[in-house]
Amino acid sequence: MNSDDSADSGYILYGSPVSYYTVKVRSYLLYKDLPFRQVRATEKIANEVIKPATGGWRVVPVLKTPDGNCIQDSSIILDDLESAHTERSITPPGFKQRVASSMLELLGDEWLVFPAMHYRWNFKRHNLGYILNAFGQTRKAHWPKAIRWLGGIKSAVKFGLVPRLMLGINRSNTPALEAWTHQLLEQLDLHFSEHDFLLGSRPCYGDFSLYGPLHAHLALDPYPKEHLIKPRKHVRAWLQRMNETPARIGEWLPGDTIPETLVPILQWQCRDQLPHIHQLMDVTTQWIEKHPSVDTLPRFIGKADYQLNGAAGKRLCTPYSQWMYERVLKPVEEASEEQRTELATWLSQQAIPFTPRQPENSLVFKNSRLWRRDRLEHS
Ligand SMILES: N[C@@H](CCC(=O)N[C@@H](CS)C(=O)NCC(=O)O)C(=O)O
Repeated sequence: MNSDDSADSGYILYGSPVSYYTVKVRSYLLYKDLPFRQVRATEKIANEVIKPATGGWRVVPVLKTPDGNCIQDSSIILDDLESAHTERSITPPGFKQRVASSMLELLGDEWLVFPAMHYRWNFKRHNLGYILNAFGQTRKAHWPKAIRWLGGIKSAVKFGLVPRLMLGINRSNTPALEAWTHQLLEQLDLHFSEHDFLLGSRPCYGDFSLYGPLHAHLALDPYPKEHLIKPRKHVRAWLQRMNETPARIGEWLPGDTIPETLVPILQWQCRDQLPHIHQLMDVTTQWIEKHPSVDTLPRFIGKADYQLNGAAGKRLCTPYSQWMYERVLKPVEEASEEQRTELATWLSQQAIPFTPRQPENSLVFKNSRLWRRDRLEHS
């Protein structure tokens, strides 16, 4: 990443090379072969570009388009660019594949924060020097190299609390989290020994969302790099493919097929992540009922329970996750009766416990705020 912010004809990606959602967008821009430059989110960039674009929230990634608009939120960035650049589409044509792609997007963006944060912050002896340098390099790039790591302390203190305080990772649920992470990576390694990407020889939304945590955290932070990624050569080869612009566009798997190697991943997700999302939808509904005049929701509303591979925890309840889940519901809503029946039959044959549930109040993430859809539509 350079720090030159002069105007040119391409996109500018503001972020950090060790940020989960920044690398998701970078991988996408590479795949689409769009001209872009990466600019580190220094203090100056945060004050001059990011905060004015987000209403004061220091968050990455932010993408500046060639006509000068700033877009925040990795999923919205991908959606907007998909509308503007239709070649190399990342939406599969088949209905079942579209549902699977959105499910894996939800898994990557909202659930893999568990292993990503755990393996970064709970292995400090291995990772801390590296991560302080990486954060310092982003925030204080103008400081002399020898002391730049000091510039990473503030972010390390903030993000270092995430596993315990935000995600509820503790001694009792750590063994289950680690066992699940190993199983997931094993399953992905098997999958990528047979397929280049999740749904064939071209990437879908889900690939980019899995790439965020797998590359920026697990493949770069020293401990998981050595113990989780190094032993899995097919995952490594996929990470490499996700970091380049392919010369040719590949094919989706024919016949709306979802490979069997993805089934165990979807089973775990439906068993663990979906009940948590359904619970946070209830918390969100209760909050809206108590605050009927409010148009936008807070980022966090108390805590919601989860089960992870048989172990319990409580994480901050993020109504934003409902919006991400609504992205899974959308293709289901738009499907014909016949397609829905076909999906239900497939799910039950595969023992995937996916029971789509509509929220009481639909939400929309727009302009860095989470809105009640009914209020946004009438404003
Ligand atoms: N859902 C957002 C998440 C962005 C996000 O959480 N970014 C992290 C860095 S990877 C951040 O800047 N966090 C600051 C904060 O949460 O206040 C997206 O997809 O862009």
